[in-house]
Amino acid sequence: MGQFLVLLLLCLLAVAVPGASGGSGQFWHLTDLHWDPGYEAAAAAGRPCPSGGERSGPAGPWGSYLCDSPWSLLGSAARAMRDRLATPDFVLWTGDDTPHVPNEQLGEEKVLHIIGNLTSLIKGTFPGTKVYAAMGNHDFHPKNQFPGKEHRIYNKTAELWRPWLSEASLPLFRAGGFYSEKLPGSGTRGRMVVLNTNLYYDQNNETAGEEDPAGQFQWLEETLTNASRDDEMVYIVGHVPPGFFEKKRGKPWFRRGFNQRYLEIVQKHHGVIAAQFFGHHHTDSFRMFYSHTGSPINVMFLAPGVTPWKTTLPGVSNGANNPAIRVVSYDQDTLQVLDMVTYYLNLTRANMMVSPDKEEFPVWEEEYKLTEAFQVPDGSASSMQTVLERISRDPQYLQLYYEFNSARYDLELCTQECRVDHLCAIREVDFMKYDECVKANSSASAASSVWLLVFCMILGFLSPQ
Ligand SMILES: *[C@@H]1O[C@H](CO)[C@@H](O)[C@H](O)[C@H]1NC(C)=O
Ligand SMILES: *[C@@H]1O[C@H](CO)[C@@H](O)[C@H](O)[C@H]1NC(C)=O
Ligand SMILES: *[C@@H]1O[C@H](CO)[C@@H](O)[C@H](O)[C@H]1NC(C)=O
Ligand SMILES: *[C@@H]1O[C@H](CO)[C@@H](O)[C@H](O)[C@H]1NC(C)=O
Ligand SMILES: *[C@@H]1O[C@H](CO)[C@@H](O)[C@H](O)[C@H]1NC(C)=O
Ligand SMILES: CC(=O)N[C@H]1CO[C@H](CO)[C@@H](O)[C@@H]1O
Ligand SMILES: [Zn+2]
Ligand SMILES: [Zn+2]
Repeated sequence: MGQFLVLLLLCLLAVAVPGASGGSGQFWHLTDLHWDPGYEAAAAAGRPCPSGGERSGPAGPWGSYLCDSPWSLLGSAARAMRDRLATPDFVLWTGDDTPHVPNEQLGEEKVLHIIGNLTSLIKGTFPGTKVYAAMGNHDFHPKNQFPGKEHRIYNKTAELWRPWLSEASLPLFRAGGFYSEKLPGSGTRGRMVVLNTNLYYDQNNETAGEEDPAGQFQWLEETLTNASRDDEMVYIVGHVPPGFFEKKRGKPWFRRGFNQRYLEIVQKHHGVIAAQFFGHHHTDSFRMFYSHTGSPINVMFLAPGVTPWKTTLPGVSNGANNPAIRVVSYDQDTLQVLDMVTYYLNLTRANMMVSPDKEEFPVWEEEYKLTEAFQVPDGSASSMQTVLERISRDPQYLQLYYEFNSARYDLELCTQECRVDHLCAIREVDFMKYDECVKANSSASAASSVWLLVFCMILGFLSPQ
């Protein structure tokens, strides 16, 4: 009887101890706002927006698919976030604030002014909420040229983000634009690791040829090792992701060596990485990470952008998107991703129906909920592997994924080439494996093997016995 009571007590304790099973929390992930401060003036004068380059098209009150965001669009996104979830646990903001215009039209002060303006918008939208902000490749002057050492722009950005950064993060941020902090809330074992992966971007000439710019890789390994020692779980957050762009075959962002190092770190430390959240693509996708034996060990979520800007990257066809924002639900103890809801603005409809002059705001509709759309229990690596298998096998799931990819801007059918581009990008972050995947699956190679077979048969037929 005594034994039974002790057991019962232990059992009750286990249930009551905080952290034994975490509550569920929520946070916003927003990315790639790309404010175009010249949009309204250009539209009023009937000129193309500065971020549209030579491309011209109708410039609606809420934006244009050829342009970066007018202020009205950003304000409407902020309002939608307040309406949907005003007090998240925290906010992830993964960068790219300035318009797609040549360096000559910007400058250090202008870039900092834009970062400052968007910082105020987000601070005003979520007063008192912790924001984990990462720098995007456009948040520098000249763009992409982030040095692996101290710089005035790092200093000034640290000042702008001062209310969000802990005192301990400041020196690190000033020296390289990255930091790591424990999540808010006492007794939590969550940690946020915010990287400056612009240091690995192949357009960055400042760090070309360096092995470990700003010592960020070494610092990351140490941070993850410490997290494991301290029984923490981490989210890794950044702007430019490793791996390939799913809308352009063979287009990576990282330099080869950096891509490999990043992948190795995830493979080695995956046990403490609950998930990764990145931006830069402006599209909605994800990346799988596998162990050496091929089991899914981690997932990176790529959030769609707020800017609808149609990319000018050669080889991408019709690469615009509807503006989108996302809420992630997670387990506050383990940081396991439980679900994800993406909201989007149908920009065409918004421009047709509502005018900002009348104090009317367009509705950001719920686009999809991860667990419902793809019939999975949560957003874990193994569930995302199931999602990948569904979209590999079932053309209907592939099409669903494809429409979400541009936040329902591009509703064309995703067939052969498109299918391979997306599946290989999701599956293979590694350069060599990606190439193999594309080769093994492309219809061109399938077609050429048929021709080879025919050729051999003819040879065999013609050759003297
Ligand atoms: C950045 O700020 C630190 C600390 O305030 C200062 O020591 C350093 O000189 C600054 N560096 C640059 C490049 O502005
Ligand atoms: C970076 O280096 C490449 C190759 O040397 C050069 O073509 C390019 O213009 C450079 N870019 C910048 C922004 O300096
Ligand atoms: C890891 O932990 C050690 C010992 O507590 C500490 O000295 C070091 O600064 C930590 N490293 C990082 C990158 O946080
Ligand atoms: C967006 O709105 C336009 C105009 O009303 C409509 O034609 C289009 O089908 C809508 N797109 C989606 C994905 O609902
Ligand atoms: C593509 O090729 C790989 C081998 O590299 C194979 O494992 C995979 O099943 C193929 N995927 C598709 C989409 O056919
Ligand atoms: C929050 C903030 O600073 N917003 C300003 C950013 O710039 C626009 C356009 O110049 C202003 O209207 C906002 O008030
Ligand atoms: Zn961007
Ligand atoms: Zn970017």
